[in-house]
Amino acid sequence: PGQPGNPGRRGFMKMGALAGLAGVGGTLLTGCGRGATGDQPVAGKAPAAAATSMPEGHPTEVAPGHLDEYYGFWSGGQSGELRILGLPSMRELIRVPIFNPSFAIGWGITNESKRVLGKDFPPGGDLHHPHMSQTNGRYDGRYLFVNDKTGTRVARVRCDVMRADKIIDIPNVADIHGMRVQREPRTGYVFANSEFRVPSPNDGRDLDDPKKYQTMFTAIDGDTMEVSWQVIVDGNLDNTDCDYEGKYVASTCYNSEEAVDLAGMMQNERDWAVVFNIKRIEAAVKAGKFKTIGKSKVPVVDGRHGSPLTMYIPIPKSPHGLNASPDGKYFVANGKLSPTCSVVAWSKVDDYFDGKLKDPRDAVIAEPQLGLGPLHTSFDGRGYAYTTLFIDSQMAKWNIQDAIDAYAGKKVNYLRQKLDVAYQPGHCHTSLGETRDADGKWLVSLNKFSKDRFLPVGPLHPDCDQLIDISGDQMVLVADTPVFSEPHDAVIVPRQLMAGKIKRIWDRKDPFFAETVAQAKKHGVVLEKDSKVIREGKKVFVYMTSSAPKYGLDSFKVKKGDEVTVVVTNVDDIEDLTHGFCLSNYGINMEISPQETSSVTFIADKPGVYWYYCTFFCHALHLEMRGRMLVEA
Ligand code: CUK
Ligand code: CUA
Repeated sequence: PGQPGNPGRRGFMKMGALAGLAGVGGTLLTGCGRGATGDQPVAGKAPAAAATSMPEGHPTEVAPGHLDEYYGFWSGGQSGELRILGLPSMRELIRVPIFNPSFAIGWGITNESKRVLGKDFPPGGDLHHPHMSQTNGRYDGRYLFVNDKTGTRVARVRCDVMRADKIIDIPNVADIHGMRVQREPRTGYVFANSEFRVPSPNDGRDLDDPKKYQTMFTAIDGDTMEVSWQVIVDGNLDNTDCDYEGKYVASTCYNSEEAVDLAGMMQNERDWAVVFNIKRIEAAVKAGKFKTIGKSKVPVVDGRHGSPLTMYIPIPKSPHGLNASPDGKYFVANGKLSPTCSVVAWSKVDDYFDGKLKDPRDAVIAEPQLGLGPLHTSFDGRGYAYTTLFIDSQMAKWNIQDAIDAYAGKKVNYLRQKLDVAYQPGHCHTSLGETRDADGKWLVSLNKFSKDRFLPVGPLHPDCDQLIDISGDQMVLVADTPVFSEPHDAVIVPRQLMAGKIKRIWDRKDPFFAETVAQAKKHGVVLEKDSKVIREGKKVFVYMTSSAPKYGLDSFKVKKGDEVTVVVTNVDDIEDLTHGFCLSNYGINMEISPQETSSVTFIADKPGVYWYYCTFFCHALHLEMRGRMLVEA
């Protein structure tokens, strides 16, 4: 097979990326110590970039009818959704709308989804980081938590039905970006960074006074989905991750300058990672050492420089990703505009808070030079780290202990391999790599550009997610997958871990539609068998069952201007036998899966005959599964 990524093409990509960056600030690349045509920037002799591709007969193909070994839970970026993939096939299994409306299933249309989304939900969201709840540093299959950068929201997804059940607004801040879950003893807290600095409260004051802008770190109770506390910080907050002991959580800051323009944000040679001392923050809140802002009741503590609650560790330069190693010993802050990653020992963080470490910078125990544009790092549980190099379009594999030894002055080469990826990778993620169970099997590189990897489809290109086998000594690229805009992060979970946890039909007692069931009960309606119309003044409630290939009502009549609530209960209990309820020319569609109840409320503002019909092909007589809404003028 033709070798992907010929040197000419790759060179062009790199030059393009560098030129783009150089155009925005002359100081940008000074920390990198080399230009666009430079050689490996590491000490010692680095292995040449190897564009290793799939050898014949590699066991990554999942034959028809066979199941994948892993679930991949994928960020949908500005599509606002969560996606579920199967690995290693990289097949997309389903999409879970969260911050985005979805006509396909009625998300944002049904009353049940609106109860989760809130009344005035925005038209979409920007979902970057999906992370599964953990217990003792291991995935527990209860929830997935996701952020919405544009809407300053965090959502929780129930893993049993793969539906969001809570979406909350984070007060006092703007733009939730980095988001992770507490590992120990369990989740517990969901930690959220707000990236952009704004006045607080942001009510029109201090518009022209950026020095008065601020941002905060937020801890959410993952069980109640209420905000537990917030910490005011210096600078901004990019990505975050926590330890394996439940003591600390850390965030990168790329704008220590607190600037509001691009050139201003790149002045400092070093920004920092800020570590939050969870126990001390909890104690401060308990002791009443907090304030509240505006209408919010959330306790806000001060964690700016000099606070006993935080530790600011200088990191070069505009660091981005922050990733804790599964051995529980370190976290890695990725340099972005510096060719380095900084390895910080949690034990040194202990020392700092115990007053035994004077200079926070001494918590850095390694700073390997990896290449241009390190953004994110993941781990295989065997002592190796894998770092994406955005500008170089490569994945760097390096040995953590060797990097620590090199930093201490030993002559060792910590770099093991560089693999070309296509192109411009952001996140990478290893199977189980953010848990104690890191299994060292798979690595995905979530690339921002696909360029020429796929058939042209117009000016907007798909992104390119690549699957890499890391089970051997060398990384081997095994699959390219086009993906719609735009995955940032993903987590990879073995299917055994989810076995028995995912429902195949709904439980009639499910809380997702419990409010609708209660409403029916008030009307004396038994959803599982009754089909009837109940009028209360100008409010009309239309209850019907659905059972292939028939709705419980062939027609119902309302008056123009009535507020109509249609409640459909799918009484089929055969797996996969989903019905839809689509009301023509009223912009309504909803999914009703086996044993589910779905409802929708609308104003019948147009007189006439409007057919409702089933949208999920359920039966040979699926086309006949329909009825009429008759609206009297
Ligand atoms: S971020 Cu997109 S590549 Cu929003 Cu996790 Cu780093
Ligand atoms: Cu019911 Cu198609």
